Amino acid sequence: MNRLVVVSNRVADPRKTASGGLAVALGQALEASGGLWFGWSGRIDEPGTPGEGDLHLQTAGKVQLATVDLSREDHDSYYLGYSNGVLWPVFHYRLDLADFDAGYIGGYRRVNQMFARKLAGLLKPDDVIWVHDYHLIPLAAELRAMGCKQRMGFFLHIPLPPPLILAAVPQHEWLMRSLFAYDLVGFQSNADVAHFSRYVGTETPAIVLGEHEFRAFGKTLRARAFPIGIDVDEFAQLTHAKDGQDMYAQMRDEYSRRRLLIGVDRLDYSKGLPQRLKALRQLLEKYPENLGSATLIQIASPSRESVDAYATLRQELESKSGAINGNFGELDWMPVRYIHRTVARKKLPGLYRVARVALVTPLRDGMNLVAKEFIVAQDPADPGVLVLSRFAGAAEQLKEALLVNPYDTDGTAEAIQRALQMPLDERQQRHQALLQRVRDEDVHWWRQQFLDALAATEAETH
Ligand code: ADQ
Repeated sequence: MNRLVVVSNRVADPRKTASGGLAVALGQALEASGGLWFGWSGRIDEPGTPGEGDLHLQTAGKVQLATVDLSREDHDSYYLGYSNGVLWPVFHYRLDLADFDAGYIGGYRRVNQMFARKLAGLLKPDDVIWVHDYHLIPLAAELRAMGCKQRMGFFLHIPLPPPLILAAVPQHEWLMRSLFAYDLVGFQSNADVAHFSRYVGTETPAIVLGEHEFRAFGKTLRARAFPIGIDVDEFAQLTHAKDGQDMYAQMRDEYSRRRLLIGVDRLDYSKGLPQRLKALRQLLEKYPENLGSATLIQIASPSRESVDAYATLRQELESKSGAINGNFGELDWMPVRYIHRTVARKKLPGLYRVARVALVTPLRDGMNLVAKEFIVAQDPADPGVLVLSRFAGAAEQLKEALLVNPYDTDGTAEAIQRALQMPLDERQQRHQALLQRVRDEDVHWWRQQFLDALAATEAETH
């Protein structure tokens, strides 16, 4: 078995629950091959610090963790600037929020080169390298330039926008060309693959060899959708563990007279939170039978707070939820409980299970794992209903959810009302179909599909 090397911006200890399903799934594959996980340590060294750029090696069970620190300047331009100020907004179709500062690209290239240099020294000839996400698009090109011939795959966790949106990134040609240094590129959804195929067909000299095969720059690349899943067994276990059950019992008692709606997101403009609050307001206005009853618990975990757009969004949410409570609230009922905090992972299933409806309504999302977690946490005998944005990657798989256009306030409010009114047998049927799909296409399936496809590619011959 070839050793698996995973590279991602952040590295997690796969043995810790808090790390989440992805870390567990990658951890299992890493463990089986005695693998290596490489990335940023999360530490920022101030200028002149003696340890700047040092490589830290640690072992977690049979897995080796290798991390490097970033200088303040590199962190600001590579992570905050180019990755989260340019690529994140553009890839989520938000050109209006992108900050095309010409200085960022230098840091992005520098960190990818530094990662490649540090990683190259740790590689063995027959390693299989799996690079994750938009922070590290050019990593394989940098490794190839250093003579690395290993098999390399890349998975993009966020959406790929249509060609003319992508073309707004000043370095789009360089970025997309650098994808051809990989043997396999994985996307979340078929929509993303279609955008890639159109981009390659119109903006590059590539020949489209087949639905999933492209030839350009002297290289053949395979690109396909691999929709990421969750660790269903792990999440089901959390649901039945003490913390999950305690949370469920506590919430059930507290909200026994109410009908709970739940939203769990990172506080991010891609998640459609202001639109969600607007739909809730519309629900209360249009269907007054929900007054005194429907309660949205919206948990939004702090995220990238030093990027301006996030601070503005935070203020907007606080003011919108305050206004709804002010307009509709009673002494003994408030329609919105907005909580700006991360909830411990072991408590999430209890929260999901007590909710009648989950609102997963991003404006764009690569996949959205909350939708899948909600399904797994439900009681099959009396399941809640998933209201899901058609613009989440998950919508391609989860057709039995109530699919909505989050920009359509009226339509979303109607879907929420329908979810609240849905008869038991319809809820059960929809849940059963959804659970089956989430189970069949879990995170282990995803990992195996990707690694099998990578193993099936021709080894790099340059
Ligand atoms: P994210 O944008 O972070 O991930 P998502 O998939 O919804 O989005 O969530 C990831 C995890 O974070 C889930 O396990 C969820 O439970 C947890 N989480 C979110 N909000 C939380 C909160 N307030 N408290 C506690 N836990 C919370 C990116 C892409 C997604 C893609 C994933 C995986 O943007 O589209 O699904 O990667 O590929």
